[in-house]
Amino acid sequence: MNPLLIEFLSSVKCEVDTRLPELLHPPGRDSSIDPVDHLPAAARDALLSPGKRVRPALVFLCGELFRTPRNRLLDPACAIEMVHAASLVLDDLPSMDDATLRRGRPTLHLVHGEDMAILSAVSLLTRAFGLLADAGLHQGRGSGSLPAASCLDLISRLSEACGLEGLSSGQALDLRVTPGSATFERLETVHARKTGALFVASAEFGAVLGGAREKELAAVRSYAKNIGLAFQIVDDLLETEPSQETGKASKRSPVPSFTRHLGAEGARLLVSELSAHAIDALSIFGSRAAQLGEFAAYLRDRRA
Ligand code: GRG
Repeated sequence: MNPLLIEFLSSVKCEVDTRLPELLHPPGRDSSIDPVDHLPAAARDALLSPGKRVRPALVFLCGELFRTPRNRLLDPACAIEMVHAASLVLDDLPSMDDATLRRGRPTLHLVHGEDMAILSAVSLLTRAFGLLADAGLHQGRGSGSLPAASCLDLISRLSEACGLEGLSSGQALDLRVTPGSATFERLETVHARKTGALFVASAEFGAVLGGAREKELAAVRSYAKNIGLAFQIVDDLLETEPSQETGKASKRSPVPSFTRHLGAEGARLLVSELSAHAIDALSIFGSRAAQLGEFAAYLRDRRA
């Protein structure tokens, strides 16, 4: 494993973990504790529990490709992580995956109740868009400020990633797909939306903030789509390995997945193919994209 990439990933995780609690409330707002209001504590737990921060890393890596100053990337990367945290809370609900364990801890609805879990997800999702808007409103003033036009661009892309052709759609299809209707194409659509869409938005964030041209954006999108799909398949593979400690547990009966559709060996082969396609998509950047290539290999080979 490339030590430079490991160092890079841990520095991004550290910056994001420090910034997230600062961004939970809009700037200048009093975050004093009201004992009757359980929502802030639930939202904090959802956002600050120990995730890998893979999507923020992708924002930073794509930003670096276009030499985007790091301080421009941090708040947009945190907005992506807020959407991801909201999606995990919703995914774990009894009406969805009915999960008991997430990130090695009891799921949010088990700790704070289903009502607070739903409201936490809504708050985090809303705050993600709010903080992007704030970055544009406060341009030139303090940390996290960005040109207003860039912020509108990010808001538009994030909204697309969340909506009727993004995460929400992927989850809806996943909940309804049956073993009989789980064709390869159907599974590809589910995972491209459920997982790939936020990877694509993360890569776009870094590239847009670095002033990427249309052809460069298309290359970065193709890279992200392929690693996103590969990431989801590795996730499924890890969950089916009995020896693997994933920190997750669900009561939902096994759902159609590439692992079930192709078998573990076939799924592993598909992961390798997707990672190779991802790396191919970077060829227009030459050696400048070496670290993104390493990242694709790192996600392909991950064991947790
Ligand atoms: C929030 C807009 C919005 C919609 C919600 C519930 C839902 C619609 C979507 C679920 C999407 C979902 C949970 C996809 C699975 C993606 C995945 C592989 C999650 C695990 O990601 P990691 O490994 O998790 O990065 P950590 O815990 O490290 O952050």
